[in-house]
Formats: sequence, structure tokens, C-alpha cells
Amino acid sequence: MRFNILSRVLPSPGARRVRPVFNNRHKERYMKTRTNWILAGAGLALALAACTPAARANLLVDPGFEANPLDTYSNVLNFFPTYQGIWGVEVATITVAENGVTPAQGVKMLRMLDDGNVTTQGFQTTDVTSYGAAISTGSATVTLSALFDVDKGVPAAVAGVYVHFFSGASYGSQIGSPIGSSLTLDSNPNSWQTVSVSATIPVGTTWLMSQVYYSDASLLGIDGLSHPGYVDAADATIVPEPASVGLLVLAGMALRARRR
Ligand SMILES: [Ca+2]
Ligand SMILES: [Ca+2]
Ligand SMILES: [Ca+2]
Repeated sequence: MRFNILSRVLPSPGARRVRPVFNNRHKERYMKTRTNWILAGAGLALALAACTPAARANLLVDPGFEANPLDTYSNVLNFFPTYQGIWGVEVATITVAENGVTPAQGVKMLRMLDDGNVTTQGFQTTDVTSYGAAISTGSATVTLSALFDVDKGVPAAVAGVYVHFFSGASYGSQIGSPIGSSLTLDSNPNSWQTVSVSATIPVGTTWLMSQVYYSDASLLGIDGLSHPGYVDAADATIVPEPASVGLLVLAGMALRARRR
């Protein structure tokens, strides 16, 4: 980009008032000026984006289980818009430090208990239509992670995360395959372990659901009793974020204008 020629080819504000006689040379010069402005704008925007800290927006509300009361999984799964941003759980509460486990972030954490089925689960839904530009081209990636920990009496707890995709604001509109990841945890209550999954968001997705879970059977302690499994510091992000999509579009337009 040659910014130094901008001042030379730009007409002064006064000159603009005079109706110009447009011949081909003028037109070419005008297009060049316009292109340079677009390039300068895109360059500035990209430079600003580069200066912005890399921290990405966490799509989850109350990702550390500090502020909001829990709701039921059935409310969250059945009424996406109403319960967006609220954790819905099967058998779980929010607790402060207990059993030698201290919250990884803040002073509270999710305490999940055996739900009598296969896995004890917690869910949160998110409207992702603001990421539609990237999702529609199959270029948006979601990453969900959470921290898991159990007390020292649980030798092999299995914890995991899932992301489910939906084309509308209802559970029935699920599309693609849920993506998931799991981990067998250590029995050290002082270590929080991360489970993370990442994948391309299916084209057509407008809502997604983040899930954290423990295998019920794996919560069995060495004392023969079922223990709680703890979760904290969940994080769901999508890249590229809407702002950077805008910048890419702008940069693309500038390049196209320059080729003309
Ligand atoms: Ca917390
Ligand atoms: Ca369950
Ligand atoms: Ca641990």
C-alpha cells in the first residue's frame, strides 16, 4: 500500500465543488484514489484488530457458576429463547469449596451428582445468529472447554463436554452430529483438569448448546458410595468473531477494487 501518493491524487475540498470534466484519465485517477482509500481503511481496521487483545468472547453466561441460579435441564432444552444463558441441570447444585476441592475460578463451582441414568448433565443454549456470516460459509469453529475435578476418594471419574447444533430455536431442530470429548480424571483434588472439544460449526446453525457431564458410574468412590463431580470455568468461543468477519469482507472488497 502506497499511502504517500494519497495526498497528491486526492482533490482538495474546494476542488470538489467544481464540476469536473471526466475523461478516462480522470476516471482512472478517481478509481485509484477510491481504491487507495478503501485499502487505507481496511489496513487501518486490520491494524486496529491486530492491536486488540486476543481475548475472545465467552458465549456462556455465568461460565464459572458464580452468579445465576441453576434451572432445570427440561426448561433449558424445551425453551431455548427463554432460558438462553442459564445452566439447566439434571442433579446438581452450586457449592463453595468442599471435600478438599476448591473452585478453580471465583468462590463457587457446579456440583454434579449421579442422576440414576448414564451421565449426569448440565446444559446451556446460545443464539449464534450474530456469527451467521462465518457459519454460512462453513468457516466458523466452536471450542468448548470446562474444568473438572473430584475429591480424593474417586479414583477414575470420567468427565466430558459436548456441543450440539440447531438450525432453529428448538431441540427438534438439531443438525449435524454433536461433538464431544471426555477425560478420565486423576484423584488429586488440587488439580483441575481441562476437557475441550473443537469443530467446524455446521452450515445452517443458529443455536448451539454446550453440555458438561460426568459418567454416573465413574463417580463411584473407593468407599462404595457415589461422590460429586465438580465443574468450573466453562468457556465456549466461536472464531472468527463477527467483527473480524467484517474486516475480512472489507479487505476482500479492497482487493477486488484494486484488481479492477
Ligand atoms: Ca467458579
Ligand atoms: Ca442424564
Ligand atoms: Ca483432580
